[in-house]
Amino acid sequence: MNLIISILLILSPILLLTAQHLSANEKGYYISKDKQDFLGALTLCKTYGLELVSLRTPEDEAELDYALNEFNASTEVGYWLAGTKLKTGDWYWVTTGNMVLYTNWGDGQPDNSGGYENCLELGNFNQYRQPRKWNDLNCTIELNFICKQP
Ligand SMILES: [Ca+2]
Repeated sequence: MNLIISILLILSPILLLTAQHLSANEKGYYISKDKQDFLGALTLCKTYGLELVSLRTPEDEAELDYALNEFNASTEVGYWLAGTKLKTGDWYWVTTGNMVLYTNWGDGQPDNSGGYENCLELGNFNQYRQPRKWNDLNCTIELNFICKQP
């Protein structure tokens, strides 16, 4: 019993802090309550022992889509995923180091607009009105984001 109380005492400040920034569902997905640039999103997930979401398969994406619907997440804004681009032009998941193999790019994406679009946004809404398709975007733009238990 003492062990359980000790664990709760250790976890409760973390849980309270998490609640300031993130909302959780029962499947281990966390959606941000505010916006961060890509590095900020990556860091905030990591701070809470979570990972910015990566999508390896259509099944991963379907699971995320389900979670976003559960959160009533807006389809009119973008969300950072953990994808980033190498100088070679290849994309990889910065959290795992694995190459991005499965993709779900929106029409005309990735377009590296302006030459600075090196991070992966879920939600290509503004230009093509394709919610929950992928878009490459400037990493310094502030977006909502999704973390997941690794
Ligand atoms: Ca783009």
